[in-house]
Amino acid sequence: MKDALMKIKEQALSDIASGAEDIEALKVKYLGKKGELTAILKGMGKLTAEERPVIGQLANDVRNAIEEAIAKEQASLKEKALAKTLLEEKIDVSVPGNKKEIGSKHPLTIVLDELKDIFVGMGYEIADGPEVEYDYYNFEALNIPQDHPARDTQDTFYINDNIVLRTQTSSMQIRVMENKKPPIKIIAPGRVYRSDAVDATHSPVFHQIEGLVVDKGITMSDLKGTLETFVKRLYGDDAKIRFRPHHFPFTEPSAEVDVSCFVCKGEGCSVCKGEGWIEILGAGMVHPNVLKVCGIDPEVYSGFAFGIGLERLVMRRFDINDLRLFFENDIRFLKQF
Ligand code: 2NL
Repeated sequence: MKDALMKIKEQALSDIASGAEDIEALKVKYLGKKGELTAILKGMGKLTAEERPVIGQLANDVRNAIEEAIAKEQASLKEKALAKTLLEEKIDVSVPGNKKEIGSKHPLTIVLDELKDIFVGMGYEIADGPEVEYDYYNFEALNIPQDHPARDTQDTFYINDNIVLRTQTSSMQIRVMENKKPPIKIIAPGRVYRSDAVDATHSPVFHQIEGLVVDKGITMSDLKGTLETFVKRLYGDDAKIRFRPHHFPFTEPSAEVDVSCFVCKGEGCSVCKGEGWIEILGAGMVHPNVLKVCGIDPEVYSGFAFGIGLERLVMRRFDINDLRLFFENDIRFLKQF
């Protein structure tokens, strides 16, 4: 029995040291319930009273030796695995990084954000709505009669007889007036569409920011004060505005509004084509018919509205000479902003 124990010990230690077999498997093989050592201990009953403590002691020593060898081997395996991982996952902090390019805002977005900030600062809310719009909201409700040239298929994209791609964001303002009682103070920025051939100054898609204020006692002087504040915030405190009479079907009276040239301050230069003034928007007092169709009593309420073309504003700001650059997504152009 003593020989058998010594043999197990020898075999176990050499197996463990060789590393050929899985350490967990060896643990089961030698120390497990069905292991070789246990099998020998089961035969202890046959020993004499003198032999039993001697063999018992020896069996314990053998078990301890095997356990110790296994623990040592496990620790060493763990250490080796860690060393391997550390080696494999080594990071060379001196290698140049992978630079992720951060994009920049589109020039139209830069200026639109500025305009939104200015109007939000004056207490306006921003209204957003469909670009595919009913004829009713785009024309009818805006006092644009059936035979008006703006409705011509030459100028407007028709989806069918009563659905169009909106030609102005006024459609959004009609929707707001239908759903909300005054006071109303909103801007409606967004994409609009006209059936134009593409060239340096025309595009079938462009952007508008329209403003609308409706309340009791709103007058033309509120419109003037608002637009004056707006251009001063946009172009600086020395900017001036001037109104020229105009016609829009949805406002009465209507005006085109110029700002004093921000380059020559009114002297006349190439930017304002010698005029000293630059047209920046159209505006007027909301036509009573428009208020009426929205369920707002024109005897009680009045309002003003204005429409700004975004592209022209941005072209002058950044000295961009071709409208197509905004929509071609040439990275060399976009990177400059
Ligand atoms: C322009 C002119 C304008 C409006 C838009 C408007 C909207 C409603 C009622 C009355 Cl709901 N008017 N919008 C008024 C005057 C001018 O735009 O030249 N835009 C680029």
